[in-house]
Amino acid sequence: ATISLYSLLLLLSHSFPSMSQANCLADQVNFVVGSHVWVEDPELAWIDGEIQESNKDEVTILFESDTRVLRKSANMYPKDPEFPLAGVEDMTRLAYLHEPGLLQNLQIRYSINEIYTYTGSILIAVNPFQKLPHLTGTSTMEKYKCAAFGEQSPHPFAIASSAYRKMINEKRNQSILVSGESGAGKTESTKMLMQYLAFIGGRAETEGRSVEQQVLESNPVLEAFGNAKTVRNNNSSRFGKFVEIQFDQKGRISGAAIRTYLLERSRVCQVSDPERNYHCFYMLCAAPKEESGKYKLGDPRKFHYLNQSNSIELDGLDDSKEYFATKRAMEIVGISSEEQDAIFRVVAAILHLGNIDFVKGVEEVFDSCQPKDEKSYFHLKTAAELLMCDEKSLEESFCKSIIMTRGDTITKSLDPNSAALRRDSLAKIIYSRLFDWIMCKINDTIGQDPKSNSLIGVLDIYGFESFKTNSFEQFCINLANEKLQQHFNQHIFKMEQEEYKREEIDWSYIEFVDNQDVIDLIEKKPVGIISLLDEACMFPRSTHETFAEKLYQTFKGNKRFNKPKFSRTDFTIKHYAGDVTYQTNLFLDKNKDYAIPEHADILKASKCSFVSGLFPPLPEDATKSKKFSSVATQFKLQLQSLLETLNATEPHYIRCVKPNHLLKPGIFGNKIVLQQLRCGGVMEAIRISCAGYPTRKKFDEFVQRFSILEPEVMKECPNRKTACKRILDRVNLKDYQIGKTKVFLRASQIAELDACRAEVLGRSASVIQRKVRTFL
Ligand code: AOV
Ligand code: MG
Repeated sequence: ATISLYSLLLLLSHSFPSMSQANCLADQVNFVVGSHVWVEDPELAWIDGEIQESNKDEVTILFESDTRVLRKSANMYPKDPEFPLAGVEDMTRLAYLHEPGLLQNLQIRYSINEIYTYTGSILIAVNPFQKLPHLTGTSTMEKYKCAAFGEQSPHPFAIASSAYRKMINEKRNQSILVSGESGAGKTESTKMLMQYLAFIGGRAETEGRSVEQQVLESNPVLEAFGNAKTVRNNNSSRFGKFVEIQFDQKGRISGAAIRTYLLERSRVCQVSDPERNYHCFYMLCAAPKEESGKYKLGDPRKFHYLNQSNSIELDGLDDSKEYFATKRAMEIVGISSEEQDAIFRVVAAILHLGNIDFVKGVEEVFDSCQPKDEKSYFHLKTAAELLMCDEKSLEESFCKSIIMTRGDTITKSLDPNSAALRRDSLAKIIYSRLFDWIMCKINDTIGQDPKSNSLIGVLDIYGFESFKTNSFEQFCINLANEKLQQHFNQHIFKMEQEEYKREEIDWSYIEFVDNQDVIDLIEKKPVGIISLLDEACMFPRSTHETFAEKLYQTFKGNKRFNKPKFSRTDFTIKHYAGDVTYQTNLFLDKNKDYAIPEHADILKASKCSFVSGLFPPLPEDATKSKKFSSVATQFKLQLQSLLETLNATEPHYIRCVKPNHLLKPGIFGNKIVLQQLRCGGVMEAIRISCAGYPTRKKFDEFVQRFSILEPEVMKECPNRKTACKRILDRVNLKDYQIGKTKVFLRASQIAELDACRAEVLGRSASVIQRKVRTFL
C-alpha cells in the first residue's frame, strides 16, 4: 500500500484532532495580493482579511478592524472566493474543507435558522434555543416521508427516514447515534427521531394505547425521574438512553426496548445552586393539596434535599401541570394508579429522609447519635410510614452499624456525621432502584416483539465532559465517548473507502489514528484503571491515596496517562478530545453499588410489596463471593453490549452543537462551536477525508468553475470527464484522481486551481504567487 506523505504527517501528529494539526492546507496558502484569507485568532477562532502585500516571509493583511503584518508561517487558510451566500447543505461540497470554512458555513446557516447541515452523511444540528415551526410538525414529516436522502434539506427526519428505508429495503438493522455536550439538543433531536419513526411506522387507526404512543410517552416519564435543571441545561438528562424500536414485516412498530445507563445518584442528596434535584420532587410538592397532603409534602423550600439550592421554580415550567402530564404519561405506559401512588410515596419518603438531622447522643457511649429534635422524629416517622417499614429499625440503621465478624455480630454506634451519610446512601439507593423499576415497567408494558427481525436503535448519550473538577461520573462518561468515537472512526473510515471504491479509484492510503490505547488504559484486564479501582474497592484498607499511587506505578510511561505535577491523588488521561484530569477522592465510594445490609433488610420487610420488590433477595452465593458490585465494571459491560448491538447495525450519526452557553437564540460562538466539532469527531471525520482526497467535484461543476483555464475545452471535448482531465493537465496538477462521476483532488489542489483562475481572471496581474508544494 502506498501511504502518502501527507497521511504519514497526519499520523505523526496524532494526539488531538484539531484542524491545525489535521491541516488540510497548512502552509500551502497562496498569498496572492487581493485575495482573502482566514487567519487564526485567539478570541474569534478565525477572522478573514485581504492580502495587501506579500514579501518573502511576511504578508500584510487588511482586517475589518486593523491591518497586521504576519509571518507566513502563521495559521492561515485561503478563503473561498465563491462561497455561496446561503452556505451549503453539505460541508463536503465546500471547495475548501478547512476549519474556518466549516464554521462560516454553520454560522451563515444558523443566522437564517437553517440549523441542520450535513458533513457527508453525518448530521450536524446547532441548537436554536427557540421553537422553529418550519422544521417541525406533521407537514414537515410528510415532506420527508417520500423524499430520498439529500432531496430535502438536512434534518433529523431525513436521517430517520433514511434509516427506516434502509431497514426495509436492505433488511438490516439500523442505529442512530445522537451525541453532543450537555444542552446541545440530543434529547430534543432524539424525540424528533422517535416522533418520525412513530409517524411512518404507526397505525393511526388503532384504538387506545398503541405501541408507538407508549414509546413516545416513555419520554416524559423518564424525564420526570431522570432529568433535572443543571447549569448547562434546564432539562438535563442525568442518564444515557438507548431505545430499540422493533418493526414487523410490514414496517409497523411492533415493540421496543429501552436501556438506560448510569443515572447520576449523587443529585438525590446533593444539589448546588443554581441547579435542581430531579423534576419529580418538585412536581409532587406542587401537586394539588389533597395529593401532596397525602404524602405530607408542601413547600419544597422546607426540604433539605431541595433547599440546598435557591433554584426551586423554573421559568416556563409549571410543576403542577407537569405533575398531571407525568401521571397521564405514566398511565399510558401502563403504570397503574396503585403503582403511581407507591412511586410517589417512595419519592416523598426520600424527601422526608433528607430532613432527619442527627445530633450527638445522650447516652454515655463514645460517638453515639440520635435524631436531632421533634421535627427530625416527625420526618423519620413519616418516612417509615410511607415506606411501610419499621420506624425503630430505620432509626437504628442510621445510628448504628452492625459489623459481622466470624459468626459474631458487633453493633457499633455512629457519630452524627456518619449517620447522615448512611441516610443519604439509603436515599440514593432507593431512588436508583425506583428509576430502574420504572424503566423495567415501561419495557414490560411496551413489550418486545419476538417475531420482529428489524429494528432501529436510537442512542441519546452524554457527550465528552471536561470540567474544572472531574470525578468518577466524567470518567465513565468519557469512557463511553472513547468507545463511541472508535466506532465512529471505524465507520467513517469504511465509508470513505466505499466512496473511493464506488468511484473506482485507489484508496489504499487513508489511515486514521485509533484510540484503542486509551480504551486499553481504562478497561483492559487485569491492569486497566477500572480493574485497579475494583481491586481497591475490595481491599478494606484502600484509600484514594493508595489507589492513585497504584495508578502512578502501573501506568508510568503510558503515553495516554499522566500524573499532574502538583497533585498526589489526581490523574490525567489524554483522551481523543483532549486531556482530562480526574480527582480520585470519591472514586472508591462512587464505584460501590450496594445497599447497606441493614437498609436492604428493613426495606425487604416492608409491608408494601412495591417497596420490598425494589430490594429482591440476592442469590446466596452472590452475597458471599462478591463483596460489592462495581459500578464501573457494570457500566463497562453495558457499554460492551451496547457496542455489540451497534456493531450489528448500520449507524447514522447526529452531532448536536451548542452555539452559546447563555442558552439564548441567535448567538453563535465560534470557539465554542469549534471545540464541540473537535470533540464530536466531526473534525476527525474531515481529517480522515483530508488524508485522501478531500475535494470532490462532479465533472459538471468542475468544468463550470475551471473551464476558464482552458477556454476551448468545451468545444474540443464533448465528454466532461475528458474535459476535466484536460483542464487539470493544463495546470500541471499531479496526484489527483478521476473517478466515475467526480474529480478527486488533494488537499491543496483546489487552492492552486483557484489561484490560476484568479490570475486568468486578471484580478491581480502583479501577483506574487507562492509555488504550491505538491507532496508526492
Ligand atoms: P441535551 O439532551 O443535549 O442535553 P436537550 O435536548 O435537553 O439537550 O436541549 C436543551 C434545550 O435546548 C431544550 O430544553 C430546548 O430548550 C432547546 N432545544 C434543543 N433542541 C432544540 C430544537 N431542535 N428546537 C428548539 N429548541 C431546542 V444533556 O441531557 O444536559 O447532555 O445531559
Ligand atoms: Mg438530554
